[in-house]
Order: sequence, then C-alpha cells, then structure tokens
Amino acid sequence: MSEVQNQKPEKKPIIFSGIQPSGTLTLGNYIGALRNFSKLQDEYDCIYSIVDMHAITVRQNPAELRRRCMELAAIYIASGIDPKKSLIYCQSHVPGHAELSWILNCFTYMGELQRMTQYKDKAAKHADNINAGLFTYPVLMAADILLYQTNLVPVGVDQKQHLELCRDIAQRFNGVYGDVFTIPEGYIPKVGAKVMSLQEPTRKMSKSDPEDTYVALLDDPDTIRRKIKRAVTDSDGEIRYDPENKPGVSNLLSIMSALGAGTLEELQNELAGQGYGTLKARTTDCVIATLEPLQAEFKRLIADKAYLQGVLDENARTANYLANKTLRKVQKKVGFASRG
Ligand code: AQP
Repeated sequence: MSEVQNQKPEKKPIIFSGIQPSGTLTLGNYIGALRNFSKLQDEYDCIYSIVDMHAITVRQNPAELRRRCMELAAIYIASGIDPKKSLIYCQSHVPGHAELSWILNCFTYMGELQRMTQYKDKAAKHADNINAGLFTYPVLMAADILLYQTNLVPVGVDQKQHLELCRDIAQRFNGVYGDVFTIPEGYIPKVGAKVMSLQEPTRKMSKSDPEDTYVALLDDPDTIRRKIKRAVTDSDGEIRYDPENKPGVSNLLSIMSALGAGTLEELQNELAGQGYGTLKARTTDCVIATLEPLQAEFKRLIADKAYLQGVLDENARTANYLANKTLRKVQKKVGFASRG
C-alpha cells in the first residue's frame, strides 16, 4: 500500500454551539453567533444544536416551541450550514445532554452558579418562575459542549462567563479522573460580540424582549426600516464610535461593521459630518442586504417540513452516537455499574 493510501484522514477539531428556540432570532444572535457557524464548517467538524431544553427554563407555549425548533433548523440551513457537513439536531433528541448534565451538577458548586450574571438577569426578568433549571442552565451548557469533546465554541460575549465555568468544571473532573474532557476555547467575534438593544442601547439585544428592541432575522424590509429609524441615539449629532458615551450610535456603527460595511474607523471617517438619518439609512441598507438572501432561502426550506424532519432525525442519530462515546466513558469513570 502506498504511503498516501495508508494515511488516515486527518481528524478535524470540533466546534459546538447552540441557539435557543425561545423566540424569533435577532440580529444579535446572527452577528454574535450564527454568521460564523457556516464559515467554520470546512476547517472543523461542526455540531449546531437547537437547544430546546435550555428554552424551557423560561415558560414556553408548547405549539410555538415545536414550530420554532423547525424554523431554527431552516434558519441554520438558510444561513449556509450544510447539514451533510455539519450536524443540526434538537438537544432533546439526544438524551446524553441531560445525563451528562446530571453528573456535572455533582461537580459544580452552588457559589459558582450564584455568580452567573445571566441567571441574575433572567431571575429578575422572570421573578414569578425562578426555577432550578434556570439556575443550573450553565451546567447543561457545559454538558452540551463537553459531550462532543469540543475544541471551539463560537458564541457572543454574553456567554463568556458560562464558557469559563464549563472549562472549570471540565478541569475539575479531569483533575479527579484523568483526561476525560477536551478543554474548549471560545470563539468570540471582535466586532459585534454584543449587539445592543435598539431602544436601550446599554442592554444587549435579546429575542425575548419587546419587539421594537430588536431586528428579527425574518423581519420584512419595511419593519427593519421602521425599527432602525426609531432606534435610540443621543442629542449631540456626531457620528463617533464611543460605546460608553454614545451607546446607540456605536451600536449602529458596529452592526454595519460586523456586516462587512467597513472597519469602525472607515465608517466613522466616511460618515463624519453627516446626520443620524444617514447613519440609520446606511445601517438599514446593510441589514436588509444581509437578511434578504437568508429570508428567501428560509421561505423555501420552511415549506418542506419533510426535508427538515429528515435532517433532524438523521443528524440526531449521529449526535447520539458521538454523545454516547463520551457519556459511557464518564459513567465508567464515576463508577456507575457496567451494562451487561
Ligand atoms: N445581543 C447579542 N449580541 C451578540 N451575540 C448574541 N447572542 C445572543 N444575543 C446576542 C448570541 O447568540 C447565541 C444564541 O443565544 P441563545 O439563544 O442561546 O441565548 P441568549 O444568549 O440568552 O440569547 P437571547 O437572544 O438573549 O435569548 P433569550 O432572550 O431567550 O435569553 C449565543 O451564542 C449568544 O452569545
């Protein structure tokens, strides 16, 4: 056998990320996470989950949640993820996530979870439903990532704290049982890692906030124009990137920059001396130009439910296979009885 024939195909590093089907995806989800997903699929083995188990930490309407899972599968594919190259599946179809999460709960301290800012924010937002799932959300997220021996996790900056906790849990577990888990790194974009709310630009844009605070990926051009036109800016009239003092203007500049309109410096120079009307119109054009092809593809895909279901079913089988490899190893390490 020749040397070339003898070589095994090189194993690619692994990427895992997930998005909650907890609302209509926003421009924040797109810029902070989704737009990077398809770019990474040639260099990495990518696993993109629809994290429906995370979504129920906040009360969901069952029919809507089911519909949004299918929509998110269509959005993933419409954004350029190829389900033949990358795995797209629902978290709840792979029981290993919940099983590993339980084990990792026993390696996570209450104090660590109490420090999580997302927990504090969401507990304040949903004061009538501060459930244990909301509290242990970061442990489930650690299980999602560690289950696949992930090397890299593309996320927005809001998930950095959870990712650091995931690394701590993995290191703690490895410290006791040997090198069971790969320690993952974050992949956080330089521009657009935190897209801010259009109405309160000191807070992040979130899909579960009121409609006028975000641009939804499926908003039509008129809605996008109206929402950006009403975006909160300031009264000094100068187009300058200064997130501390000019959060609204800076947010629009960084959205444009993240969508490829130029560096922040180039945009500031180009727009210097112009009014906020021009800034908003330019931002609107960038957003519409980015979303139009994605929306067209989404419409085509969502009409073919049988295809989407087929993708989810087939990829869940592969995800289960991969997840069980890690899970069995972990179960053995902690001393669970062997199976006959
Ligand atoms: N505003 C944002 N800017 C940049 N990235 C963002 N992400 C979310 N909001 C922004 C990134 O999107 C990915 C998916 O997020 P998620 O759905 O898992 O949960 P989230 O971070 O809690 O997003 P939302 O929109 O705020 O959802 P709700 O309102 O349901 O809590 C993540 O990589 C996240 O970093």
